[in-house]
Amino acid sequence: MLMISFFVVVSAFTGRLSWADEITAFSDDFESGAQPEWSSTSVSTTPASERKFLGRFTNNTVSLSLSGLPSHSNITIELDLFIIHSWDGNPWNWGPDIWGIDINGSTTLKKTTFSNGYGPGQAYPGDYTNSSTYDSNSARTGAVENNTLGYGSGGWGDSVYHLSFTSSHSDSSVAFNFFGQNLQAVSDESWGLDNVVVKIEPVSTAVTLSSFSAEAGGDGSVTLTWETATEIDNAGFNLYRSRLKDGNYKKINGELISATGSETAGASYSYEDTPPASGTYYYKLEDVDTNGASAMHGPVKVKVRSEGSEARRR
Ligand SMILES: [Ca+2]
Ligand SMILES: [Ca+2]
Ligand SMILES: [Ca+2]
Repeated sequence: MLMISFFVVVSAFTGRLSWADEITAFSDDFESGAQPEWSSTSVSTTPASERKFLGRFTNNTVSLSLSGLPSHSNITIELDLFIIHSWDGNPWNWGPDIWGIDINGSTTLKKTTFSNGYGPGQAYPGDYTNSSTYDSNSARTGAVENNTLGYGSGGWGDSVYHLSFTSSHSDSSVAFNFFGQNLQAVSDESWGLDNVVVKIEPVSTAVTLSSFSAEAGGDGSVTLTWETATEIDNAGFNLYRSRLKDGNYKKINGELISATGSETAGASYSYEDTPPASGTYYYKLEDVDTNGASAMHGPVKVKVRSEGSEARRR
C-alpha cells in the first residue's frame, strides 16, 4: 500500500528533481501495527504513555526489506531505539551488551553497546569492536529520553536514542538488519524500534536547459548549440541524430562532451555535425550526470543541403 502511493508521488516529479529533494520511501510508527516489510511484526506498548513500538527483542535479528525504490544515490534511515532494563554496556560479567544495524548483512551502519547504568559505561555514541580499542562513554550518553517509557528507573530503567544513518546506496531494493548480541533474557534487557523512516535522495541529472537549437550551414554542416542555466553533478552531453522524428537516433559524438557549467552558473556549448546526405534531420541532446543517470532533450529539426545539392541549384 505504502509503496503504491510513493510511486504516484515520484512520477509527478517528471524527472526534474533538484538534489535536495528527498523522498520518504518508508515510515512506520507502529501505532496501528507493524507493516509487512518487517520480518517480525511483534508490537509492544510502553507502560507509560502507551507508545506502540516494534519489539521487545533481545538477541534477535529483525529486518526491514524494501523493494522497487526509484533510482537514488543515497539512503537514510532514522529511528528511535528503545533500550529497556538492565543493559550492561561494555565488557564485564554481564556484557558486552551489543546492538547494531547493517545494510544487507554487509555494510555495518553501527555496532555499539548501551548501558542504562550497570557496567563500565557504553560504547555509544562510539563503536564497539571485538578488540580492546572499543569506545567507552558514560551510561546513557546521547539518550534523548530517560525513564520515560515506564519500565523502571536507574539501571533497570529505560532510555531512548534517536539514530540516523545515511549510506551511499543505489540498488532498487534494500534490507536493513537490526540486531542484538550477547544479551541476557528479554526480561533482563531488551530493545525496540519506533518512528522508523527511510528516505532516499533520487538521482537527478538536474540540468536546467535554457536553449537547444540546430542551424544548417551552407556547406552541408549543422551547428548544434545549447545553453544551460544550472548544472548539478553534470558529467557532460551526448548528441543523437535521426532522419525521422520518432526514428532511430544514433549518437554522433565520440567521447562525452564535457560539462563546463556549475550549480550556480550555466554554460554555452556548440557542436558541428556533418550529416551523410542532404535532407531533414532531427537531433536530441542527452545530459549525463556523474552517477550515470541521463535525461533527453529535444528533438530539434533542421533541413540540410549538401554542397552538391547547393551547387546544382545554382
Ligand atoms: Ca510508536
Ligand atoms: Ca543485564
Ligand atoms: Ca547484559
